[in-house]
Amino acid sequence: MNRLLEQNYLIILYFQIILKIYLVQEVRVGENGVLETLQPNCLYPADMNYLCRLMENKNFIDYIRVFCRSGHGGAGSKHFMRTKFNDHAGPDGGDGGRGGHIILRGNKNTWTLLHLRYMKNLLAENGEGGSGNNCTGRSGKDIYIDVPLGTVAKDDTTMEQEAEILEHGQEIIWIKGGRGGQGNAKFATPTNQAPEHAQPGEPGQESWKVLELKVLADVGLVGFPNAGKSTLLSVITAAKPKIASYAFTTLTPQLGMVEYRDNKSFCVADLPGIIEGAAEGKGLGHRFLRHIERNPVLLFVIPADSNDHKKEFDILVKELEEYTEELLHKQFIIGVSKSDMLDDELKEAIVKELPKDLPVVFFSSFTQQGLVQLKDVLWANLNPEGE
Ligand SMILES: Nc1nc2c(ncn2[C@@H]2O[C@H](COP(=O)(O)OP(=O)(O)OP(=O)(O)O)[C@@H](O)[C@H]2O)c(=O)[nH]1
Ligand SMILES: [Mg+2]
Repeated sequence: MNRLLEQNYLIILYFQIILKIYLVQEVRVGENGVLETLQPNCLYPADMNYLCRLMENKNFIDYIRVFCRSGHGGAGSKHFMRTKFNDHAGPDGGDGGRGGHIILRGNKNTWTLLHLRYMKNLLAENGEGGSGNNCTGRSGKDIYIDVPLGTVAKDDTTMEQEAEILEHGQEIIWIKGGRGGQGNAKFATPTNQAPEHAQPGEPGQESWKVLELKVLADVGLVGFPNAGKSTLLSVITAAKPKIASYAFTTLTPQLGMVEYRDNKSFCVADLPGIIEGAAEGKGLGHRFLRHIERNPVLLFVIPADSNDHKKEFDILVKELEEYTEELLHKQFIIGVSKSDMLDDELKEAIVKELPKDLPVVFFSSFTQQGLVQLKDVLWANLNPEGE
């Protein structure tokens, strides 16, 4: 017995070693498999796989594909009443019950689709058939899916948007259950007092559907990895994102609320870094750009120590454009981070490089310099009428 266990243990160990060798070969992130050695500009698809695997462990799920079927309607009943003294008392077949709906419900207490991750099939209950004595069948139970605010429901084949949840408690019947059939009592007419037919119930709808989360924030932070986005989020909000001096520290979007003056506040979303070629799938690709689709203001975070600030800004804009041109209609603000490294002369030189028609703010999360001004500019752009 002990020998058998020992053998099993050795087999498991062997597979673990093979798996480790495979991972290290595949990810190309150095012998110890640590991300610190990752150079953002030479990411391979395999690196991306590795990043995606890490991302999945973060419990932030923003995309779910699920098979849905609403309930079939119950059949109407064909029934004739018989009483003690009347064998032909007329039709009394009741209607069938409706099939269960699949309903989306907004819930502000959930912020990812993680709880739906293992739900591969959503099958609503069928309606029950009608019965004699004009009894209507019971309707199938509806399925309620609690989703975070900002969730969009789509059809998997056409990718057409079918529903969007924006408020807490909002309910949308996403997939309608089939209508119950009418019983034969409904078909009685003066000329046909004993109808022999009743309607069958309508079938439910079934197909593969997609739920996509697009987080709701006012300002989106866009920038290369290591630009200082998360550090900014950590100093202007109470959020505690991971900060480190290597690329792709942030693997999932992070949200934080900025407390502005007079009890006003706005929401900022820190996104994983974008690199040149994201459209072709480099780095984390465009996977997270959907989270800035709804942000009215985009803050481009460009580090002071960048070799070419204008080029960095242009690459970011180009990547956004490749994702969707609609992002270009948003309000852009340029924030030069790590400005503690700059003196006035350098600041002037950088301003000259950058586009003249966009607001440029220099800030440092370390020294807190420029943060008040940055919040003012963000607020002014979020509320152009000055409300
Ligand atoms: N000197 C200086 N360094 C900063 C400042 N803000 C951030 N850093 C440093 O820049 C490095 C990257 O900071 P992060 O905030 O993790 O950068 P990020 O843009 O979130 O990076 P990713 O999550 O990888 O996209 C860290 O080592 C920070 O300590 C700053 O204001 N001044
Ligand atoms: Mg970060």
